Amino acid sequence: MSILPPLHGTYNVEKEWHEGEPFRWERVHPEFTWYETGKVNMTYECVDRHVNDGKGEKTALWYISDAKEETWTYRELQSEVNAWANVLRKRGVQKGDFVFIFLPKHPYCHIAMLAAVKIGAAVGPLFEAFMEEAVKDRIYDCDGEYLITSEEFLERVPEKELPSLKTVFVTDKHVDGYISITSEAEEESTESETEWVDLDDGVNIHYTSGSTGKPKGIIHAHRVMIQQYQTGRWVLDLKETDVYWCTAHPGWVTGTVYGVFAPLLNGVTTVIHGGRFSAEAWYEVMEKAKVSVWYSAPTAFRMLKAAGENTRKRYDLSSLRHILSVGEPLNPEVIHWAFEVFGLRIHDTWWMTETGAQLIANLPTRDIKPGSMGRPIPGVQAAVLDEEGKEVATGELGHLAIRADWPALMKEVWKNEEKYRSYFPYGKEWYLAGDLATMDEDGYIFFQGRSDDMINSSGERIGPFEVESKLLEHGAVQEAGVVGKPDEIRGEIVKAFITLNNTYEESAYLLEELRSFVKRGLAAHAAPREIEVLDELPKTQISGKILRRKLKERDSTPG
Ligand code: 6R9
Repeated sequence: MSILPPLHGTYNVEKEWHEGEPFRWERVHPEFTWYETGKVNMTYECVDRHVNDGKGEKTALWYISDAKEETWTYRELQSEVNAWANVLRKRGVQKGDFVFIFLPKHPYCHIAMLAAVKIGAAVGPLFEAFMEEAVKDRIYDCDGEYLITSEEFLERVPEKELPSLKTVFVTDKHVDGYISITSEAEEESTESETEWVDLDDGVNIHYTSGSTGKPKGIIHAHRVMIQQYQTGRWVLDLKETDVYWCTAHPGWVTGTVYGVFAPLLNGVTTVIHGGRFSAEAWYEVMEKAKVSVWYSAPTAFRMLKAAGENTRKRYDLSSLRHILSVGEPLNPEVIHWAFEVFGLRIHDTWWMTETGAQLIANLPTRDIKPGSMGRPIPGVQAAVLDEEGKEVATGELGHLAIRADWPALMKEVWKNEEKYRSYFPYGKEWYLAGDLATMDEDGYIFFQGRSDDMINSSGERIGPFEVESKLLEHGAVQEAGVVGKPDEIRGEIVKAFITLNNTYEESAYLLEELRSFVKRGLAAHAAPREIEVLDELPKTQISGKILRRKLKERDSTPG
């Protein structure tokens, strides 16, 4: 295993961690108002604090789309958030209410979230591409009363099926029958009272879709700010001169935590790109805004890789200094590609909606082992447990667990105490992620798959990720999803679904070559007995994770 040395790092994390008293979360950022008053507000820490600290003229948001470009200073952001907060308050929104937000990637989405949070409401950002049913399920589940959306999105809001919904705001200037929050905000004062809340009061709700049943509402409390601030500093390595871009929409937890809160808590300039993915558009955003820190996901990196190095070479990306990834296993091949084309390693990070912030990461100050998500960050302890909840030996496969609790851990699963408890099957001490992993002698953790994705072939346990990563090393393969296909003799066989890079064509010869490529590089039992070429792999809508479950279903239904 090749180890990549650390490249840089603004903060001496190891020193901060071990110096004086051992690190405890209580030590973080004593300036949060909580330390003086016992009360907090996320919006205050994200916006007002910086204006009060004399940083009002700094650019907070930098919006770039095909059609236009806009910037908002921290002061402008504060005025707008305050005016919107006043409208919401006047229109009846109170502390503890849910305010759903269904908007495209645009500063209005940030402003809506911050305004609702400022007056003590909990926000429910909805993914921009959701269709009616997804919108309905979420608002219905927690009897949402308020929604901020836009005219363009209204046709995907089934108002008649949502009896709880009292008020729908639109961000357009005038739409018959709806309250224009932007027009009303123009009439409002640009000052607004902050609703001071407790650390345990709700700040947002995100729905996660498990493998069964309807999505579950995960609620976080304002205390997440402690860890979101600190991981923004230690893991994203943010400093005030950074121009930072998180490519996720706030409807995915990554877009809320690391697209809205963490960068604003750290006082940086946040880039918002409106529009769809294309390699050209993304590189253009980075060139134009001189992005220095960039947080994205493996699926996007693989797409950029497929677009080829010549596309990349047309842009000046010399401002880039730190790249991070989340959401899916980061194939070593992708790390190597990034080093070739950007001259930088991609730093993997691991966390979940339920965990509220990063827990395992490759800190910029540490060595990277490609294929590993890194080590637990300071203040976090992880373990790999067996079926009885005991730690397995080094290198053995087991269930990834985190010692509870940590500041950003979810507060509750909405109206589902039983579901909440299911994350703690061995008692309160260990939170179980539902992921399988191994840990090496240095404490580096290697993701192997979701518990449901493990393949058992002739008694051998095979993690899909290893096989996928090996396939990606072959120049022909663009993406790979590996599953267990039921087999009478072996229990399951390894089946790979792949997409090909566009210079390759499917042939029996190529598939045979891929099989022996995995066999030589990994192990005979891991080599896929079947390989099927698809035009594209099924992925989750919000975060672009490869849906192995769908691939598996596809395989058990003939035709
Ligand atoms: C932030 C986010 C959580 C699940 C998680 C795991 C997978 C996340 C990963 C990763 C491998 C990483 N996951 N980060 N797998 N390497 N670095 O993604 O939240 O959408 O709730 O998904 O994503 O399986 O359990 P969420």
